[in-house]
Amino acid sequence: MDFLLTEEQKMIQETARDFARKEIAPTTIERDKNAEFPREIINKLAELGFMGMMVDPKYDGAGMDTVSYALAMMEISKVDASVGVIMSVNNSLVTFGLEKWGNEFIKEKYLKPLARGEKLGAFALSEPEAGSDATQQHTTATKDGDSWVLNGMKNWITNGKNADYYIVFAQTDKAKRHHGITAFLVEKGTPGFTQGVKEDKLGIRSSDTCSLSFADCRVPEENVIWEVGKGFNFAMNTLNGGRYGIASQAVGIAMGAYERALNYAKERKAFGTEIANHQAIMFKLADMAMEIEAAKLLTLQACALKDAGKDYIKEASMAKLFASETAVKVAREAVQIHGGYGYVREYEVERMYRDAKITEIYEGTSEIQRIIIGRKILAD
Ligand code: COS
Repeated sequence: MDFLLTEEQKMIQETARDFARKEIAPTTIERDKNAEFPREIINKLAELGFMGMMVDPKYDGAGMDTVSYALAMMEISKVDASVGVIMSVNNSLVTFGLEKWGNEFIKEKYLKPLARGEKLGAFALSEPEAGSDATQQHTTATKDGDSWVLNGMKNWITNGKNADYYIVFAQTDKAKRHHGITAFLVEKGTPGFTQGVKEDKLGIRSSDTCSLSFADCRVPEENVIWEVGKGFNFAMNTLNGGRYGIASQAVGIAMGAYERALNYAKERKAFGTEIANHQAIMFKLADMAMEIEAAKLLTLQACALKDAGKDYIKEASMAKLFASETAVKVAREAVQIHGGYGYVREYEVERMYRDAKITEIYEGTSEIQRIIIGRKILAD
């Protein structure tokens, strides 16, 4: 794919690769073990402009294209998928949506510090009873004077503990189904807004995930994003962007697992030769390399379509679906190639296997991606 990249895109890819190797890799194993949030790393990513990569410089972003963002996400996630998801949420789910649909007040007050990476964002759509069927919001927002009063609960929120600004979805008119949902910008520290206990997760353990609760939490009218009743459309459009972000994260995980498996297979000997020379292993490596390339091409295609101002919904879903399933498969094969060594922390492929699984679940499960792709194909 390199032949399609511009000099600038290659430079961003190289910068991300160097940064991941020097600044992230040394602490990845320990942070995963201790479920420790990578605060210092996020601050350094902010200095590189990686927390608001695609935001226009007039809102303090780095003004890069989507292909560059995907390349950077792949390199970061190759070394640490937890850092990848924190970066992805701030870029794809928070700053992207605020720039496109936020009012000027929101852009000045919230988007700018988010794009500079001085503040961190979270996207609070899921609820205990509203995951894939996001229309079933139980959180309510009731108008009172010139503010809205939020009550309810959110679940599985990435950056939930460490974010400063939260995009929160609530039902403002139940009778209108999805047209009765509205998105609000809520600041941490707003009275009535509390964060739950951090989840103890299988993978991406260095990122934080928790529930949020709202009890008579008052949010000013100007913090309505887009407009009242547009929350579901906002969520759907934003998640399209999230999906090429997660696709990039998944490609990165697969790249990391493959590279380790390849190196190991070229060194480890069994039955008188390096195991890479046995067809059982060589064929696995061939499939892994091919599938990663296909996932990468699908992902960059979705990003290039977005950069060209074209429709990319189907392509983003295809990229997310294929890349996430590839990540799980490649990481599993990487563990298999490592044998017993693959099952212990030191060799890192076990973490990649654990980290890969969530990419098939969050920002739309594989089953949801198949619905989106299927509906698009039938409508065309
Ligand atoms: N992009 C833009 N708009 C979309 C869209 C997409 N991918 N999918 C649906 N919409 C819009 C439709 O155009 C429609 O808009 P209008 O009624 O204003 O014309 C509206 O959303 C409702 O569409 P639909 O009736 O198709 O919605 P459904 O309830 O059938 O749900 C799916 C559609 C399954 C695609 C949606 O619920 C979904 O994406 N669910 C997954 C949610 C998710 O990712 N959760 C994870 C939380 S974040 S970790």
